[in-house]
Amino acid sequence: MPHKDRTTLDYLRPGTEERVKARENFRLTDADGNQQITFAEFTAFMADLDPEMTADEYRIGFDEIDTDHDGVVSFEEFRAWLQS
Ligand SMILES: [Ca+2]
Ligand SMILES: [Ca+2]
Repeated sequence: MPHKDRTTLDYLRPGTEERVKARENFRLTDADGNQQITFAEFTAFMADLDPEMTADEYRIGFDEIDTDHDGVVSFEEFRAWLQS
């Protein structure tokens, strides 16, 4: 386990820090702030992280996260994906 700097988050209950990070990442990806990540928002976010990704890989990745296949990623889906 890597050394962690002591921050105020260390004093919160387990899982809280993870949830805060998930929320932060979700907020960054959800460009228009409507609490749903569309495929376009997902590709824009991933292009920043990994410019080498192909369109097929975007689609596969998005389908993996969108577990109920309604075409958008909710925060719960996003968080479950980060934890997997
Ligand atoms: Ca959105
Ligand atoms: Ca969904």
